[in-house]
Amino acid sequence: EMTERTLAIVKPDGVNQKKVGEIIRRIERKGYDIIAIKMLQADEKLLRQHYAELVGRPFFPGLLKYMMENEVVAMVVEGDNVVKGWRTLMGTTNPTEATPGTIRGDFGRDWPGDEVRNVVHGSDTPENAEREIKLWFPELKR
Ligand code: DAT
Ligand code: MG
Repeated sequence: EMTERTLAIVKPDGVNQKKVGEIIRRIERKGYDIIAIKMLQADEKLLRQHYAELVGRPFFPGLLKYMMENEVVAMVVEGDNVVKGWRTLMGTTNPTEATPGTIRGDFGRDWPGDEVRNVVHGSDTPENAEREIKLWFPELKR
């Protein structure tokens, strides 16, 4: 096994739907360790860095607005193969296609013409995880 870390975020719709506890329960039930956690209001500067590869896409303004409509809960989660494992718990990007039993399959919303509201974020590679952890948790010194 490979012990690694990932950045998990409960997005504004997850906070609004009061799913923070349920999501943390699923992370802990899987055996992962939450090694840092905080609630914060994301700002445009942080989100432009976080989603740097998506800044030019047509849906980016909607994504920005969605990610700033409430506070989010950001976590550093550690465990064996947690990058891939957390994405499995999340489900696919598009919540209408996400498998029931996954977080996005259970709690996600995707209205035609509106932004994708998929409840959670997870880093896609161990390299991006380390980049994102530095961005969201600059105070974490390890
Ligand atoms: P993921 O969050 O599954 O890693 P991503 O990194 O491709 O997906 O995109 C980041 C977020 O941007 C995603 O959670 C929702 C939004 N998004 C991505 N592709 C989109 C699209 N085609 N239309 C609307 N929103 C999109
Ligand atoms: Mg992604």
